[in-house]
Amino acid sequence: MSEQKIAFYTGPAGGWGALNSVKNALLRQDIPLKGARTLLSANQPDGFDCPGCAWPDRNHTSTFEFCENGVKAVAAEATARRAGPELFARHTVAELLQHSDFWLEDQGRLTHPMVYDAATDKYLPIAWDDAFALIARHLNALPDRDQAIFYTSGRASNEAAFLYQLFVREYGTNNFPDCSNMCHEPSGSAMKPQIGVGKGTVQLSDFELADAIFIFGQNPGTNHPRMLGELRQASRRGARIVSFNPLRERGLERFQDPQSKIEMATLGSTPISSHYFQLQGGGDLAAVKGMLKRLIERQDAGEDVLDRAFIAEHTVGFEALAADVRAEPWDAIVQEAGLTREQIHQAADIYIAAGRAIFCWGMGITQHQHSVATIQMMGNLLMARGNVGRPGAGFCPVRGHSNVQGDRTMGIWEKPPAALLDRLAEVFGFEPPRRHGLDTVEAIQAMLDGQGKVFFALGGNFAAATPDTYATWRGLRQCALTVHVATKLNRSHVVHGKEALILPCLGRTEIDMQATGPQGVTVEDSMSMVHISLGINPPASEHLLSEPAIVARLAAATLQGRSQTPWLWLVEDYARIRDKIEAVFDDFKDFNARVAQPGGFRLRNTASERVWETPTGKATFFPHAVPRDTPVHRARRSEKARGTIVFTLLTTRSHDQYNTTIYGMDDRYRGVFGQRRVVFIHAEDIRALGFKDGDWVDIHTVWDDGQARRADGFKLVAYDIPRGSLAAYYPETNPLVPLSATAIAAGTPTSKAIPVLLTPHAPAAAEPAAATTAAA
Ligand SMILES: Nc1nc2c(c(=O)[nH]1)N[C@H]1C(S)=C(S)[C@@H](COP(=O)(O)OP(=O)(O)OC[C@H]3O[C@@H](n4cnc5c(=O)[nH]c(N)nc54)[C@H](O)[C@@H]3O)O[C@H]1N2
Ligand SMILES: Nc1nc2c(c(=O)[nH]1)N[C@H]1C(S)=C(S)[C@@H](COP(=O)(O)OP(=O)(O)OC[C@H]3O[C@@H](n4cnc5c(=O)[nH]c(N)nc54)[C@H](O)[C@@H]3O)O[C@H]1N2
Ligand SMILES: [Mo]
Repeated sequence: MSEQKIAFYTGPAGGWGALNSVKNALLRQDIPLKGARTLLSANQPDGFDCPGCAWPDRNHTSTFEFCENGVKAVAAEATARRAGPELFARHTVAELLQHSDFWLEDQGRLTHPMVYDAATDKYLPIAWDDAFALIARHLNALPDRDQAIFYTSGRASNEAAFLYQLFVREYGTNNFPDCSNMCHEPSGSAMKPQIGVGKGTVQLSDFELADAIFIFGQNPGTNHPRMLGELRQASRRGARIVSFNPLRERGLERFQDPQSKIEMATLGSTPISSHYFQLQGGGDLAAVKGMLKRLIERQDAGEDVLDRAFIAEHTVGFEALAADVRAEPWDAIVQEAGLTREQIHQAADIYIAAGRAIFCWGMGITQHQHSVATIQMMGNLLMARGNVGRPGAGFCPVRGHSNVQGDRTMGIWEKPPAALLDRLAEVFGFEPPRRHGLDTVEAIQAMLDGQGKVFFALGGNFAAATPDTYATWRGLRQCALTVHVATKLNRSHVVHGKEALILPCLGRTEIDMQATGPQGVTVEDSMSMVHISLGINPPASEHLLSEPAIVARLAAATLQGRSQTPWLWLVEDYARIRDKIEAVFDDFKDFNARVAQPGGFRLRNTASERVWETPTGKATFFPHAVPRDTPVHRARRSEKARGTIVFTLLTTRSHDQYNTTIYGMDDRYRGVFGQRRVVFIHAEDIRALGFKDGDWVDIHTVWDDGQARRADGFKLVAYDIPRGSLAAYYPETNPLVPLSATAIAAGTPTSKAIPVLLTPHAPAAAEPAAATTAAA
């Protein structure tokens, strides 16, 4: 564990620091040379898909692409440490609950199915069949199928996800909350009505052709390090790279490519962003609308800066949009964006000068109340110059979990399209439920209302990843049964229902042996490439089952006599599952043959062919007003009289974590070492509050439901961030995110825009241990 310090980082992202960090990651997980072999197999044609992120690989056949955070993700799974029955025998659940998230995961891989024993407050081993029987008993006892909730995290393979959605629908509900609800849900909600597909339209090859790449609310140096390789190439050939981010992120500024011998030897590096706009948190809709306003003003002044042919042939709604944009006053735009009019002009002029442009975005865009409108405004700007469905241009939502996009393709969706349900009925001979199910926030509410009674999670860490931590915990604890399929111990296993199970599964790096031999699974990356993933390591324990096997055996136990699906036969050979996937989804024609090709295949993306599957058959421009009445605006108005400063808090990832999995206590590129309870703030704001850099504060949410929400003990760190905005790490800050703070038309928690105030730190009375990160 490194010593606690704040030391501003001046080097490039990547480089020797990344290599050094990799060495430490392997040492920490007690991985010797075996680990090195594991790493070399990541993203290889005969290896496994990296569980790190959903960024695609260069045709999947290139030499090993170095990625520091990919290595950490693989090492975390390939760890030599074990969390076996002895660990659970040593600790009551009450004791485990006192440990930090870091400590829980650090115990290593789960080895046995475990059941909660209320008499001793301990988890005890249980036989697999008994575990399935227990779940089946609970599920079959529910008077209403919609009282069961089935969560999915985005690591599940296509095969696991397909069987899972089939089982749950045969059981009788569409209650499929998933991590996507907290992540890129608004991207799909925005793009589907706009261009007819809910997925990005670009491929990696487009990055070689783009004249400008705009990056909104994304931190690739930490979360998608392989993307820096594409950006570096683009930068070297002279493409403009324009970042919109309240924080100055090192990976968006300079990158030293560990694959470049010259850069490594000479300590050289490549600048990434040619322009960096440090807008105010939540200011993107205004900024992009401002760029559009500049575009229309230049057009109105007689220049020809629109793609009029594209607009005429392929779109509807342009005139209404243009009128709305002309009517939006610059004052409102400038104030809300937190950028000057000149800066917005400059950004627009770069965009106009570029022949082809790609817009990338991440959580800095999606986790806002107006995220759907913001993404559609980005779409408006792209379409105004025909930047979709041609080489070097298009929409690029950068997804998180390695198979989050594939899980949705497979039908993990609480709002399934009728066509999918019709097909399932036809292929599997049952009547699927038609009622829409619950998303993540609605599922928590249902548990709190006593309507959600059985909670089953295929991966993830629901208790830590979701908003309003203590409310979520109350909901989970009210459940009759909670079940977690997992690789590692986490918070969700110790915040459990009256009965509870932990079911340990194989990870993607491991050999998946079934009746007909070792099996591969398939995944879909952020650019709709589907390919196979083959584990190479022996399983962490002989008691592990694969996720498809867990789902199939649970389905067989629960649906006895009611299902025509040959559950156990399907998992003997995953090619059989893929045949069923093909039977349900036309896009998966010849699935087994096509996925056997090196690098796999790309799913059809109609928008990238300029075919628009929208109600009008055209791509659609959507006008949206600059937000004036968000919770942050309202809190600022209501607190003004009292003279309190209301900040907008954005919650984000450190360099040493994977969502709720904390690998270590450093955030190298932001200069934070040995600690996580920090809050980044402008130096002038520290002064205005009467504090000093390094002082300790408590953070309080300003919300209108009369409920106090606070997170205690954060150290102020003066940082290059606009006045009025704060940043702190997730999941520690999730107690501050109200359950009712969600995105319009997507339901995503608005984790990047929480109105908060700061008070001097006062040690709290008895406080529950939520997402504690003491290095215990
Ligand atoms: N190593 C590692 N890799 C990961 C993950 C991980 O935790 N660790 N998580 C995976 C997952 S599930 C996901 S979804 C992705 C997440 O990857 P990202 O989308 O990069 O997610 P974040 O780190 O939450 O925040 C992104 C950026 O948004 C900026 N931001 C915050 N608010 C605003 C705003 O209002 N406007 C703008 N323009 N910017 C803003 C923040 O400063 C930050 O730089 O990464 C995936 N990959
Ligand atoms: N405040 C705030 N909240 C956020 C976010 C934010 O930016 N701010 N980001 C949101 C986003 S983008 C996301 S995607 C969610 C993430 O939410 P989740 O996906 O629920 O969380 P993770 O932390 O990725 O899940 C980690 C756990 O997954 C399990 N696991 C790992 N690999 C496997 C596997 O192969 N199989 C199975 N069955 N289990 C496995 C391990 O036990 C590990 O503890 O969090 C969201 N919450
Ligand atoms: Mo995510």
